[in-house]
Amino acid sequence: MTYFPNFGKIKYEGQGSKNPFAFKFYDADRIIDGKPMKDHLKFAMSWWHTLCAVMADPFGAGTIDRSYGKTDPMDIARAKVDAGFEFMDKLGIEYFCFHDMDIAPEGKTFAETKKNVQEIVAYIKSKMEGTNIKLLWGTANLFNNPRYMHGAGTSCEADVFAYAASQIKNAIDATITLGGKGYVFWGGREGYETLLNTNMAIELDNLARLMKMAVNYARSKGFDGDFYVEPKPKEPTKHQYDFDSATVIGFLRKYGLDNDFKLNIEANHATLAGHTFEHELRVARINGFFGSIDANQGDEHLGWDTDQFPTDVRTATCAMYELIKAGGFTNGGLNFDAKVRRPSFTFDDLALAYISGMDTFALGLIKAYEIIEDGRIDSFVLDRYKSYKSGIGAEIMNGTATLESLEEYTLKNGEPKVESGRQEYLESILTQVLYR
Ligand code: XLS
Ligand code: NI
Ligand code: NI
Repeated sequence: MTYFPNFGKIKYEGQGSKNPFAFKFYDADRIIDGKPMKDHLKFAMSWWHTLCAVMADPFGAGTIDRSYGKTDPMDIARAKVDAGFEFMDKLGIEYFCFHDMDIAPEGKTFAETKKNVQEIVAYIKSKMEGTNIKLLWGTANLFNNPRYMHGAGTSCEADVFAYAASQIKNAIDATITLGGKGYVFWGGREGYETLLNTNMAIELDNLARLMKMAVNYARSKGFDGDFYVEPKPKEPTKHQYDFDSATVIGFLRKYGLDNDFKLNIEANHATLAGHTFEHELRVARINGFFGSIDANQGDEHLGWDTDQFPTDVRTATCAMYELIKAGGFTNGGLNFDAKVRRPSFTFDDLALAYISGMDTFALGLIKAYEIIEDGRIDSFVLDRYKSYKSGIGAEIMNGTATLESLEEYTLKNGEPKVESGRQEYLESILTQVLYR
């Protein structure tokens, strides 16, 4: 039984190849800086977009049939497991990510839902045996069901908070059972539509309480992986609390969650927040919160989370530069939180989309190393701050300078001499390395 009859194992054929079902840049075992490309990139398949999304939009029904030839919801769920493992095997993807409600159907009661999830988790576990396939991270879907219309951890209803907590408990159990090293909080409904009905202080305190409970529970069960918050400024909620990296880091520090949490940065969420992808990664990195990546890209002409497969090599290069400077992934990886466009409705399109996305990041990784090896950009930046190495700059850095001593210095030295930022020159280096 195959769900993807039109292609076998996708191989690296190099840039000269015109075979659509081949990698042009992603050469999994190629050693870069002492490590195979696949271990730098740690590609993951998103269960929801890849196996579940029917590609409905607000104006039309789905265009992809996700019943996999079955009718019973549990049979469909099992077929998704089979299809997912066939897909990962053929693409050479070693990780996957899921929400509880992607892998199993919601039952009539919570007890039934719990049983459904446990059954499919056991099935996934059996499929993992004897393969290289691992769970990157798990999470709970606390945004689809109407009960979460006012939020989950930030709901005004304590019963909803309790329900969300119960779902998280089971999703953590599933993550641990499958050996996952990450657990994600993405607060799709954790925010507000209007301040007229919102007590922001209670909502934020409660969100932190929920996260603390999750940490306590998971650690008590031996989970030694990372928790992640995935920032996103809006959509579906008008204003989401996990706005961007800087906001989330402030939140985690305020509530003492900074030892257990890192960030899962998504490219399209960065651009929705008015930042570049690499800005969000940089903020995470310099603060010690670099965790995992949701790779995709938005559309500059559309204002929402289009979750397109990434094709922009310049952005991928800047992102991979941040990954390298962060020392690589530890528990994190590169999850394709990306979906095909609605008219790309065949299963072949899924593979072509992943090939394109994986090639984009493979090339990004190669180019990021080339930029570092080239050295001109790094040494420019190093040189740009050289005034802090000695004299008055060193006094500022080592904390001996005061407003008085700096005034005395300025009175004596007068108008400072400043140098050019050389942005256009640096951009031309980037272009030169990208296109050589
Ligand atoms: C939605 C988010 C979501 C998270 C996981 O915009 O990206 O898919 O990654 O809940
Ligand atoms: Ni995401
Ligand atoms: Ni998203």
